Amino acid sequence: MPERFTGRVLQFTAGVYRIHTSGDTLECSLRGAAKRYAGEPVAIGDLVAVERLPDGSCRITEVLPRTSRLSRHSTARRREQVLAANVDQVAAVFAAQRPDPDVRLLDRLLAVAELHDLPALIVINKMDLAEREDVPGPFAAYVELGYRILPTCVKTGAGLEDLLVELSGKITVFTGPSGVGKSSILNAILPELDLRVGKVGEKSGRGKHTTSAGLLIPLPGGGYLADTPGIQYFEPAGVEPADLAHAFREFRPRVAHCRFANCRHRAEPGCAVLEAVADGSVSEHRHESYLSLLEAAEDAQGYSS
Ligand SMILES: Nc1nc2c(ncn2[C@@H]2O[C@H](COP(=O)(O)OP(=O)(O)O)[C@@H](O)[C@H]2O)c(=O)[nH]1
Ligand SMILES: [Mg+2]
Ligand SMILES: [Zn+2]
Repeated sequence: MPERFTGRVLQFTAGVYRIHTSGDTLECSLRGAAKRYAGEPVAIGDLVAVERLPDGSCRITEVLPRTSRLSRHSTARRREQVLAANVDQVAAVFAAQRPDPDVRLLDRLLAVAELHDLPALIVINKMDLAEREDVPGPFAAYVELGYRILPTCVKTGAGLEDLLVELSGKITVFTGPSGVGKSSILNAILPELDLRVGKVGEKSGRGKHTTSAGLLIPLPGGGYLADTPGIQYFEPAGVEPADLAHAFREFRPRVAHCRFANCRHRAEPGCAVLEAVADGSVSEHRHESYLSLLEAAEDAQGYSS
């Protein structure tokens, strides 16, 4: 009888799957029948059943049911790509300064989280560079929207323990622009990891430790960080343009009051979202972020705008 157990898919390349199981990491092959889960290829974060054969080799026999998945539509490939399975939350990492917060990217990342029904955590690193001790200006609006904000500083260690608590026991997609200190945070909370800090060439997300297919990093207290470079290139292709307003949480209570049921909140008369922008209760900036994603979603559908 082969020995059977379950494990978590950390990474895979060329048919070899790295599986995490009770503190151990092993390499497995994949049995033909288990190559897909509900029509989708195996992804990092998948929980799998593994059997160890008498010769010591291991193979995945089954992909266990997923609780969630983070995916993106690729216009080029014209199909959905599962970036990670069983994701619990998205942590979007930015810096108080250097680089200045890219709020457009933040809005895109928050939209991805909302479209997947995942909670989002905004990490603001480099708090030593912040002018004051509280949440730096551009982020204050997100506190008002109800997003959780966690300030950190790798220089002083402030906030890192709180961050570990937030990450513990969960699968967190850990993302954000280059240079904000993601690798530094990981090195600080996982000293044995030794990621390269501040190296050029990381921009592509294809450094030594990050493959384009992504990677799951086990946390000491349980849980995983998912490094999925693909989320940076999220395109709303495949998102119904009419559904996009739901990705902007403050739009949701307003869309029901638009005059037209199919309102896209761009220039329509009687649009409740535009009225809210006009009276300042929805920020122009958020509306602009919405319009840029809307255009992309419409382009992907072949609308002319
Ligand atoms: N002042 C300051 N610099 C930091 C902090 N965290 C990281 N850095 C620096 O920011 C630069 C980019 O860090 P890195 O971890 O490579 O960023 P990544 O591209 O997001 O992985 C490096 O020079 C780090 O030393 C911090 O809390 N404060
Ligand atoms: Mg890095
Ligand atoms: Zn509207």
